[in-house]
Amino acid sequence: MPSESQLPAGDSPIDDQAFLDATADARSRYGRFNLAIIGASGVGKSSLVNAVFGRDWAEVGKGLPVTRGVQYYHDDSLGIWDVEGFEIGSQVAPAEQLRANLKKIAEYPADRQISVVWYCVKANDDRLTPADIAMIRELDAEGLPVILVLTKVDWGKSVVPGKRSVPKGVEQFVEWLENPVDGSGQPIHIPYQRVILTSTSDKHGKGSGFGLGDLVAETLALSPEDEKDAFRIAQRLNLPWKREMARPVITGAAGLAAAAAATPIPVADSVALAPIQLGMMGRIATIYDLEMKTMMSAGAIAQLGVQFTGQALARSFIKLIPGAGSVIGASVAFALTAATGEAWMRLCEHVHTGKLDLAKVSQSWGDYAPSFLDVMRKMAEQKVGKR
Ligand SMILES: Nc1nc2c(ncn2[C@@H]2O[C@H](COP(=O)(O)OP(=O)(O)O)[C@@H](O)[C@H]2O)c(=O)[nH]1
Ligand SMILES: [Mg+2]
Repeated sequence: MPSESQLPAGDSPIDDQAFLDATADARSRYGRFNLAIIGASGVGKSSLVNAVFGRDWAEVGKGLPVTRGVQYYHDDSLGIWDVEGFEIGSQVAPAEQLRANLKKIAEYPADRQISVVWYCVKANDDRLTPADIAMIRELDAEGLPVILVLTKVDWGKSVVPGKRSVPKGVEQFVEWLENPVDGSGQPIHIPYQRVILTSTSDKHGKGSGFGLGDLVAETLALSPEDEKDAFRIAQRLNLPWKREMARPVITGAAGLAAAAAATPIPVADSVALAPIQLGMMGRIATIYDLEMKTMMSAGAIAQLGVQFTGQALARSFIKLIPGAGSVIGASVAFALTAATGEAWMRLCEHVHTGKLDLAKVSQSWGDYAPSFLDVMRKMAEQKVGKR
């Protein structure tokens, strides 16, 4: 008999269709989040996309602009309208160029329509230009929520230990934004929703960036209700959001498994629970956006899921569970499914954060599969919960 970690996929009595169906269903239900990023070439738009979403569609340019005009990049959960400010030297005013571009974008299908705009300017510019203001007004007139993102903030060490400070000039820019006035000192209205100070690296191209957590929090707050989940999936900075989405999926599946085992299932027939567990795992994989990883096909991830459930069953040593005997009852089914879900969530999280390389996952997935103890713990939690 082959060892557990070498189970050939072909020997599995469980097929991966439940996993594939669940991912397809979850993907279409969660939909896509569309963001427009507007700003002059070189302000750091592509670097922001990279840092927040982990996509490097628009390669980070070194001095030369890599994007031109308007471009749309997308995958399942995310669409980016990359809008390169305006054409210098054009006869057409920037706000009018933008209006024309927004009109073009509006002709695309609903799953490409902009939800939130990041209007990017370099933090060391000392104020917004009249063209910037006109463009922000144009966006507002179209009903689009605008986050004004000040980029490439040169964060320095502060005299207060552990705190960071921004250069004086940036402070003055922010003060001006709080009460903006025109050249003659007259107050003006600039209809942006928030200002966020960001950087994706220090001036040596190192470090993990600043302000990005605020940026994702504000973006989520401004997103339409029915696109918040897509945004939570697309972004990769806030893991608690993903866990919050995955937990009810796990509890729901565990409840379904308990119901399926209301009449205890003989251990030999325990594959009956597999579709429920694979469905759960497919949805969790979607929440962690594992499909966007190109190193592993959807089918290969599904096979991994199949092996994972098989191992969970094998490892839980059902016969050792007090009172279980040779059948799986509701509470064992619940605990087994819940423990499998938690373990799978951990694996997905590690792949998502790069701690676990999907290309090498076939050597280490066994380390993640739930143990007998995990299942026992879930049974205990369930009893406590019922009291
Ligand atoms: N120091 C610093 N450099 C940055 C930052 N963000 C981007 N850059 C650099 O600025 C240049 C332009 O960035 P890019 O993201 O391509 O700008 P885009 O043209 O707006 O897409 C690249 O060389 C980046 O490495 C930042 O926060 N700090
Ligand atoms: Mg770019």
